[in-house]
Amino acid sequence: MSIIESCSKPINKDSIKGISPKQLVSMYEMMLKIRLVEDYIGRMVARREVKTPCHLYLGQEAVAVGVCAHLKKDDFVFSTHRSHGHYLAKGGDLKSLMAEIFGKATGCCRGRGGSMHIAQPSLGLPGSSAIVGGTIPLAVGAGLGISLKSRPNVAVAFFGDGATNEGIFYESLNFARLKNLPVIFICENNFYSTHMHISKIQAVSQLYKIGELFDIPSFQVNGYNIIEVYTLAKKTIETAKKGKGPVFVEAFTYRWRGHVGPNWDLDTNIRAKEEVYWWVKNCTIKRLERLLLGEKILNSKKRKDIFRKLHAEIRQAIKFAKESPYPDKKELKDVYA
Ligand SMILES: Cc1ncc(C[n+]2csc(CCOP(=O)(O)OP(=O)(O)O)c2C)c(N)n1
Ligand SMILES: [Mg+2]
Repeated sequence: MSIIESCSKPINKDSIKGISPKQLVSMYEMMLKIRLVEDYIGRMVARREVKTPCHLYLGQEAVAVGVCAHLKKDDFVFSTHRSHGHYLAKGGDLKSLMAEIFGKATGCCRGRGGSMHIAQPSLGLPGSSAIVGGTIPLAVGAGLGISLKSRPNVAVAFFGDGATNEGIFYESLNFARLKNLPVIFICENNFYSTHMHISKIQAVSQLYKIGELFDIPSFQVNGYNIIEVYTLAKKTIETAKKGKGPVFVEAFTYRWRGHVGPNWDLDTNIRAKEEVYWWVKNCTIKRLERLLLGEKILNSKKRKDIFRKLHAEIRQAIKFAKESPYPDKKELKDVYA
């Protein structure tokens, strides 16, 4: 069975052996948090309350959560234009994220970054960038720093399938291997780069093979199955921390909404309705939820409590963001007209 076909099957209950119930519920909760946050943001974009372009992470939650579950505060994460999920999974504060999205002074970048440049260095999130592939070399630089200081950390670069068409991606793989740096390259293959299917722009259909060309241990993983992501990430992060060099992971996933904004892109010729429905029907969070309910790790009361808590937390964060001030005009000193 291919990785894609397996996305329509229940998660194998044997695969959670060795993962504590607390960890499983915590990952479920974080995936749900990202899902709900993105849903709220999408609705605020549609109502034009939020003006910054938002590239929603809906559908891709398992990748950020499964990887970041193993990271410590002083491990680094570098993200892209689609960064909300990475930020939250790395432990980012929801109020600061929401305020940033509203362009407020209380945002994690003091209102200067907006949705596409989410950063919080104190949390090990030095930067995100809308320049496709732009943060991959930054992660390699962070890996070099870790290596020179002999610190027990890793740098993770999250990037999309589209970024594998950038020259800097190849330079980064080469340098990371050459210097044996603790860098985890996580390519989130959601099959689309803006409005193009990967088959129209990428000569290599199995992206992990690019990592192999650089003699980097490279894997494909079902990014729509949190347990598989979590299990592989554990192994790769441990390997990198032992000084064994970089690792490349191609995680198959699917973005539910269009490239930017809350639309589903069903009124265009970009992708078939049936395709989108298939991924939504086989929802990555629902499949985990079914497993946790079936194994009695979660029950319907606890599930309801989690939903209630998350909705309250998100509404508070939105209120905080709306009531926060815009940056002072003096802050405009680095902005040129
Ligand atoms: C260097 C560069 N080229 C082109 C763009 C325009 N652009 C923005 S996002 C994007 C597609 C990115 O696709 P992918 O890397 O697969 O990420 P996804 O949006 O699927 O998460 C492109 C081409 C850009 N921002 N930067
Ligand atoms: Mg993509």
